Amino acid sequence: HQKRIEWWEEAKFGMFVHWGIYSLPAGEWKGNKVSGYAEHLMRKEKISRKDYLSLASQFNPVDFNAEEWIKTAKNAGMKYFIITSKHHDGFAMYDSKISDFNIIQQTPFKRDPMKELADACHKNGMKFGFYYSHAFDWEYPDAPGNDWEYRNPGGDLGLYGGVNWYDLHPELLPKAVKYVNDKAIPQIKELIQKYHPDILWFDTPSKLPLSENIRILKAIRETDQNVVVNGRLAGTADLMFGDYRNTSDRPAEFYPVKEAWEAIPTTNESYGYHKFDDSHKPVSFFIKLMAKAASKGGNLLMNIGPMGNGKFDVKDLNILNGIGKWMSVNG
Ligand code: JFZ
Repeated sequence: HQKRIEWWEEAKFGMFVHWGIYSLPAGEWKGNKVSGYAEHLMRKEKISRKDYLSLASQFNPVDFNAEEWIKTAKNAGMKYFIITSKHHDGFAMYDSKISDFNIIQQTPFKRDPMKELADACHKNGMKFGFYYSHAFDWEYPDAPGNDWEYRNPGGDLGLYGGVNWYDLHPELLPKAVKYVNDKAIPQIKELIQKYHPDILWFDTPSKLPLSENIRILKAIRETDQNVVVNGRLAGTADLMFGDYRNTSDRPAEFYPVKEAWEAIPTTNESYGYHKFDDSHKPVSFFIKLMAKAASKGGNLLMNIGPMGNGKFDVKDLNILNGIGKWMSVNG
């Protein structure tokens, strides 16, 4: 029998991309540097849905070229490609009929980059997948995470407890269920039916109760028997098999696991493009990390954050080209 995960186990090396309207301010807000993950801008700066939409109205990555991105990944020796279809900000980077908080309706760009990337992957023999933030959604009034505008659970203020908000405040559960029913599940189904991804990559499961995460998995399996699903869809630390978190600072600690596993280092210390973060690791760091992961039976899903104009940062390009050179001899 053929395991759905077989292609993934052979792939070994992939490209992870965090790209959204947060890539435009790129770690700067109102003239100040915002440290940490650039893709968390909305939460860190407590930006309202309305103000986030004015940011969207400036997002116009006219230099974006899907074919170029995928060829760059291919030349680096990567065999799969995973991109943020919707990060925690709740903004759909594709043509969504479920929510108008999307790239077609809210930006002047008017193109569907997820469609262009899916096509380019298909054409170039690259496996294709989506990151989808199923738990955190900061624009949706009922979803976990936004406590600056909606006072919902799961936010920094910890208004209703932390990872166990749903045990402490069961009266809030119907809100999260409404979000899962009205936005998360319909969008996940939409992504599967429209773009036929090979893999779906979920994140921050503790923001939802396990029962909701399992309901999402059921909806996925009803729609597609074969799509690969990562361990971060559900559970707590001990349920997330094979999740190595961001190992960039602790690459020596690939402890042995029996399950399929994947490490997700980013080139600097932010997943989304951050113009003030110059902490990029050298090419040799990633080659060693890749070899180490492969020797221990894991995959390396290396993240880069393209810029708001649709181009890769030259620092990321240099790393990718360097890996490509090594791979063409040793790969
Ligand atoms: C999450 C996201 O919040 C982040 O923006 C990015 O998408 C990343 C890939 O995933 O961030 C995390 C989640 C878990 C850990 C660290 C960062 N962790 O458990 O160490």
